[in-house]
Amino acid sequence: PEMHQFLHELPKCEHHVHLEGTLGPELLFPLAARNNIQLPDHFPKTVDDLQYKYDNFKDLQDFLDLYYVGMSVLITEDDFFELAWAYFRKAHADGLHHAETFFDPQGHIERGISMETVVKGFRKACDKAEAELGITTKLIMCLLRHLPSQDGLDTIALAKPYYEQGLIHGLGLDSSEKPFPPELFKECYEHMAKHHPEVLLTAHAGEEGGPEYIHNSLDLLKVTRIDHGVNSIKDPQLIKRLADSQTMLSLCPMSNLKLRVVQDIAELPIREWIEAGVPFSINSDDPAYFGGYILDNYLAVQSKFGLDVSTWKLIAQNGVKGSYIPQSRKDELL
Ligand code: ES4
Ligand code: ZN
Repeated sequence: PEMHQFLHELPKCEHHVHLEGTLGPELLFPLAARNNIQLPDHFPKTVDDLQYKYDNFKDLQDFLDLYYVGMSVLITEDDFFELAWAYFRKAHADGLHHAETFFDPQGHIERGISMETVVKGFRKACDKAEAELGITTKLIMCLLRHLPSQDGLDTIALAKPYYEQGLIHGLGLDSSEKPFPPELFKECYEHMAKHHPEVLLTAHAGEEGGPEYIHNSLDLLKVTRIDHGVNSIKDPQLIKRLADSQTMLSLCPMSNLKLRVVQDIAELPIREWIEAGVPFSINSDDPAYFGGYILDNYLAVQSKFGLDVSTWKLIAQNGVKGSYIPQSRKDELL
């Protein structure tokens, strides 16, 4: 209980949360009704049946199949606003101070929803979170790696005005990892580096893919952060590389458990990373699907690792240092 309060008060930053992954049954069904969306026949019909699916994913793809259907209930700018605003409120109640949030525009554009609708709705929630909750925010657009690289380039072109106006701050890469290695998206990342050099580059790597997915994300995509990175532990050279370059990993403990990346949170290489000096943050990924927001993820780690106060302070500091915010904001949080 003492540790619960300590972890609640610790200044937390989140670097790995998909806004579409904050869509739980309690909002999904009302939105489907409000927008007259006919969910597929195989889709669970009740909150309990849907929750049962959420509790029993076989792997990443099994989750993604449900995640893409789930997001099909999001239609209007207001839907996107409501979704993100509910997330910021929950995270604020957990003691969150800074959020770098992913979104998947291709999952909406292919359904006929415009980039403008998506970005305006999410941005409105970001602005409200900054004004009313004191949370600093960043939006990171992710490309879906199961779609062709050309689709990624087209999506970047659609997002160009929002990058130029500073309304989107990063580029990420997500969806099914294994058959879609980072090298497929080299052109997309090169385009961003050339035309929008101020934009944060990150990519999911080493969740299902091996250490070479992480090396190649660093070498070919020139990312400065790795999302997940769990499989880095299989390559001692890579661990040294991450420590030397102080490249932060955005770890998602409950996600890794629910998607069976590990069988137990205790298997995560947290002690090894700390010992080697690899910075990492603790994140919720798709909190509505994996059963916990940011504080739940901190508590899940604590229950398995029993870390001491100074180690937790180091983890929180690394999260602040690895955030995409000006030094003045870092000083406030440290
Ligand atoms: C995701 Cl856990 C995870 N991995 C890859 N892509 C994703 N999109 C949403 N959640
Ligand atoms: Zn993710």
